[in-house]
Order: sequence, then structure tokens, then C-alpha cells
Amino acid sequence: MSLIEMTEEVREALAAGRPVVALESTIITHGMPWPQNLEMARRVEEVIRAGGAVPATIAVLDGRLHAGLTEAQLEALAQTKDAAKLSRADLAACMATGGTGATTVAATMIGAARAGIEVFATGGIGGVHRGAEQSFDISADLEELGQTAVTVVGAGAKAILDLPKTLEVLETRGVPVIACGQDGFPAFWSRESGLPAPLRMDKPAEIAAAHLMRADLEIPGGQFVANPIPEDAEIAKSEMDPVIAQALAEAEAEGIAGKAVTPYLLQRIFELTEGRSLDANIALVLNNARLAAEIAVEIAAARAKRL
Ligand code: PSU
Ligand code: MN
Repeated sequence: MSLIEMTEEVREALAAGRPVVALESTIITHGMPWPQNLEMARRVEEVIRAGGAVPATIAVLDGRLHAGLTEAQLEALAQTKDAAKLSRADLAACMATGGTGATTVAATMIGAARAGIEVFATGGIGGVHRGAEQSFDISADLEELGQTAVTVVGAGAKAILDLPKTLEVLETRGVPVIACGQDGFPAFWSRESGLPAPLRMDKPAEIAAAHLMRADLEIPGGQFVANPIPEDAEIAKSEMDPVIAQALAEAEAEGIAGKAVTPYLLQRIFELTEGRSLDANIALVLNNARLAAEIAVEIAAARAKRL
């Protein structure tokens, strides 16, 4: 039995060198409420197909690592209340014990790399949490970007994190952080964080060329493409800052720690913005899927030319 179960569509596309874009599943089970999570997951797949690539949502179902889910599997996962949240530390344990779990950015990168998928679209990556100098809470996503060769497209990182420290750790791990179409590093719901991005590229072909150049140089690790939320969907930083401050204070008062931190904050911010954070989140994920498909198309075209 193979390690990864792929849908026929994904398997054929990979075998033929056609573009494929991986998608994570924690955003479905822990990042958004039902039923918007399922609607988002379906629309993201449509956007990737419209962009000329094949979507491959990654998740562990009954111990099997999947790349590409059927409509029924996607719907079942979106309704699951007790799916585990899997990162590098727990992926193999979940598979070994026959469990069901959603993959974070880190675990999705591992699944994508094993399947042979080079591009992955998500909402935002995990990072260094505020107060990490006390809590040591730094997402395994950053370590994974440092060692697994997948180009990840996200709308920056959320201001619930310590963004300057997150950029520092990415630099230390050798991860190129490339803002697409602007100089500033985007902050998820807002187009600007107030921090400059280390790199800027405006064309998917440039991002694809940099991805291939890293492979040629045999530099392990991925790239992070920071794609700003579309203007008409953004929530201004000035509006988000107090909401984030309140959610963080509540998380601390309730003693939320470990894996529970990110889902707790997302849910509280959803409530405090009366759902507007979710609308913005969906818009930015779709926008990231669009760009990821373009990058995957460029990588596939460049690889085909080399043959
Ligand atoms: N950012 C989002 N939505 C999410 C997540 C991040 O906008 O759902 C999820 C991703 O799966 C990411 C994970 O990999 O949270 C990071 O969790 P932690 O901070 O526990 O590493
Ligand atoms: Mn954490």
C-alpha cells in the first residue's frame, strides 16, 4: 500500500507534470466555522481549477494520508468536530494509530513534498507568538519552511503574532519571504503590517524561477510568498488592533496554551468582528489560491522546457 492516497485526478496530473496546488485542512476544521468552512474549501478548489491547476487538499482520514479529497470526504471533514490538529510532531502518530486529523501548514508541507507537489496555498502561516520569550510558543510552520522545499502562499501572518520576531526566525531559518506586488509585509486581514518585506516580486514567473533556482542550488527548505488581501476585502489595521488586543487578553486570562491558542484567537476575533474577520479570511484564501495556481503553472512550464 502506498504511503499517500491520491485521487486519480491528482495522481495523473503529477505523473504528467501538470500543475498541482496543495491545500491545508486545519483551516477547514479549526480555522473556520461550519458551514462556511466547506463553502470556502469548495471555492478554493474551483479557483485553482480555473487557474489551470489541480487542487490537492491534504488530510489524514482513518490513518491514511490523502492528497486530494473527494467531495464526500471534504464534506465529512468539514463537519468533524473532533479532528486532531496535526503538525510535524503528530502526523506520523495519527497515521500509525488510524486516527483522523487535519494538517497544519507544517504537516501539509510534509504531505505535499512526499506527494511531489511544490506549491501550497493557505490563509496565513503560524509564527512566533507574542510573549514567546516567556512561553516559547513558536509555530512548527517556521521550522518546516526552513527544511521542506514547498513554496507556500499566504496573506502574511496575523497580527495576533509577533510579526518582527516571526520575520527574524524566518530569516535565521533561511526562508525567503517574498511580498507579491508591494514592498510591505502584509498582516493577513490588513494589507500592511507596517513592516517591510525582505523581498518583493511582482510576477508569478519570478517566484517560480526563484523556486527552481533554490532546487538547482540544492538549498533545502521552502519559500514564503506573502500575498496581500484584496483591497475591497481588507479590515484596516487600526480596526483590527484593539480586537486582537482583547482576544489576546482573554486567551491569557483563560490560560489557553499550546495548539489551542491559534483556533481560540480566530474564534474570538470572529465573534468580536461579528463575522467580518471570516469574510476577509475567505477572500484572502481565494486570492492566495489564484496566485498559487499561477506559480504552479509557471513551475510546470519551466520544468517542461528543460526536458
Ligand atoms: N492561520 C490562519 N488560519 C489557520 C491557521 C493559521 O489564518 O487556520 C492554522 C494553520 O493550519 C497553521 C496553524 O499552520 O494554524 C498554526 O498553528 P500553531 O500556531 O499552533 O502552530
Ligand atoms: Mn504554537
